[in-house]
Amino acid sequence: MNIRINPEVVEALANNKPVVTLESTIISHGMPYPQNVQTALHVEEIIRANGVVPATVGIIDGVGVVGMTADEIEEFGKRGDIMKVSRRDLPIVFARKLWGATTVTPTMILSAMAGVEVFVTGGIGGVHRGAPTSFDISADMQELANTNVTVVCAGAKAILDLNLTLEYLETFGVPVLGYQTDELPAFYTRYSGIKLDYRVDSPKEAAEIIKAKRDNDLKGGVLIANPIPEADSLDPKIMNEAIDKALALADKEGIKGKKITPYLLAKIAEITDAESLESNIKLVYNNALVGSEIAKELCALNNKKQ
Ligand code: PSU
Ligand code: MN
Repeated sequence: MNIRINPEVVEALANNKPVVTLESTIISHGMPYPQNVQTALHVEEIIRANGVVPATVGIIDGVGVVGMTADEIEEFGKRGDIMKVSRRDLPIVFARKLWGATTVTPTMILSAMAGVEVFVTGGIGGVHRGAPTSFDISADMQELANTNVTVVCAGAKAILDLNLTLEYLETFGVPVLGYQTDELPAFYTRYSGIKLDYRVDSPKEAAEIIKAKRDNDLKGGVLIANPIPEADSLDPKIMNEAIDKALALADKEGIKGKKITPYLLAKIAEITDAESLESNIKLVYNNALVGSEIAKELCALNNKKQ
């Protein structure tokens, strides 16, 4: 695969220094310009301030890039024509030398290829509501089942069926760890009412589990579900109403396939008067903090004698 790893990332990995990757679909299809670029750049700053090397991932002229420049991030945010790319799109994007904004799935693939173990995002794709008839299950689910990367997220939005998403992850052997919570967080809000089987209270506890998975050759990712900070979380009632409205509109307009997730994100932001956007940004910052700490703990564990 054509891959370009930022020299700073190569150097860090060679010296057991912590690196955290970030996705680009959140930039090109998850938030409006210019907040998308401001957020992407600030997330990198947060990670850096924590002593970790950030690496935003995307595809440029058919080359998988791990560690974009600030100018490249700006372009991913500004150009309106960058394809949303999942696993199935990769061969086309490579062969045709296109630009591609990577969802969680190819970001995991490229992270693993580069040797990065921790990836920070906002929310993952999952099993959609109505999936039993629409078959709409995000490719992120299978990637988590197969690719050895830890994904730090704020849970998943109620645009998905959260119960079915957890069932799917259980079937495919993906550990889901609540970070300082007993519940699956629901992205804009801290609570979903759905209990998780595992909770970790520190970055070290998370790192120990990630390392145990790696050391025992248990294939696949680990999902860290980190709730949005109390101060930034939205009223669940308002959120659920906005989600239901957005889902009804999508249904009316016949939106499906890869368009549905970006459509719903944009509609929810519109309906909540950008309040959802503000919390979306804050939860990504919070995930960057937790992801950085976990990446550092993993490096510390690597340094310890077995
Ligand atoms: N959920 C969010 N924000 C996002 C996404 C999901 O709250 O930006 C993006 C991620 O890149 C994720 C993708 O991998 O949407 C899932 O798309 P789909 O449902 O088409 O697999
Ligand atoms: Mn889908």
